[in-house]
Amino acid sequence: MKKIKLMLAFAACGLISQQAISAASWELTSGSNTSPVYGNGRTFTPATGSDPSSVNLTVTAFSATGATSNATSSNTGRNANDTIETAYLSIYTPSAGLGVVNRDGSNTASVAVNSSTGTDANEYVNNGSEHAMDNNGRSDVMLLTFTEQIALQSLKLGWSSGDSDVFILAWSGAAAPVGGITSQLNGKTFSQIAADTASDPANGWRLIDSLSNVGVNTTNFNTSAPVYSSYWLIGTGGFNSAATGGGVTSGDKNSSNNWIAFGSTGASYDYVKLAAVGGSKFTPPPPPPGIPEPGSLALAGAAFLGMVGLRRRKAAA
Ligand SMILES: [Ca+2]
Ligand SMILES: [Ca+2]
Ligand SMILES: [Ca+2]
Ligand SMILES: [Ca+2]
Repeated sequence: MKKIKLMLAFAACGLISQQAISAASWELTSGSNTSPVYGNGRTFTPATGSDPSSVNLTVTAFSATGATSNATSSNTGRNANDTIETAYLSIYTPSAGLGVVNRDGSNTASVAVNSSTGTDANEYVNNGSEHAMDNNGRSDVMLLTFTEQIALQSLKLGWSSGDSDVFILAWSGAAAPVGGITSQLNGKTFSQIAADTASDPANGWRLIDSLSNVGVNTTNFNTSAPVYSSYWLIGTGGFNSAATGGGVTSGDKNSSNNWIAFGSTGASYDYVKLAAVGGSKFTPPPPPPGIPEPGSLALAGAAFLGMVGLRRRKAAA
């Protein structure tokens, strides 16, 4: 009887679903700004010691520069009117990391490099004060595309100036979005991409977190009940889901814990460069050796019941 109890206890352990969590990080501090073009991508391999060591990350940049007006700090309609376009993903070595130079810096199809000719005098690659990912004027974002589904769980800013609020969204729609993932950004507004909610997870981008005053530290998020996705969006400021208005905010809150609108007292623009991200991949563990297969489990159960029956009959006799 003792032996059978032990077997059943082992079997129960084998039936409990377990998850094996691994950890990987990607350093985003190598590259150059030669020949900049809008819509460029930069691919990074996992840092030494990462597990898994084979998941690559490609980062691209976007900004809501699609409207012809509203390029400055006037924020009426900022989320509903400004449509998202590709931008230039800039890089600042050796330690600051990735920035975003958006299309407001140039009147032509060329990326503004040494000075701006466009509607925003500070969006240019070399020394422009908005060559970071920022939300002064427009809302810049970075799209992170991993070759496998990852729970993005940390980020490190290599540089920030002024304020450093950051939001994180994960794509929770189809694994292979129709038209590719960029079709879920290009031509849409931030209000439109905020349509997803926890109760409607198939709809698209879901807010994972809005982090306040990150600074040049490694900051963790998405740790309890982690969300896994191949596609992640990181932007500056805070983010409202559709349920709370939809779109990018200053990331700053008033004493009533409500977002302060851009341009209002207490709202600060955020300027950051992204130096590293970290995450984990869900890997189901192999079954431990020596645990009976479900088939033999059923046999053990039948044997146990048979023995109980035998004992009962003996007791009754
Ligand atoms: Ca910028
Ligand atoms: Ca800007
Ligand atoms: Ca802040
Ligand atoms: Ca802010």
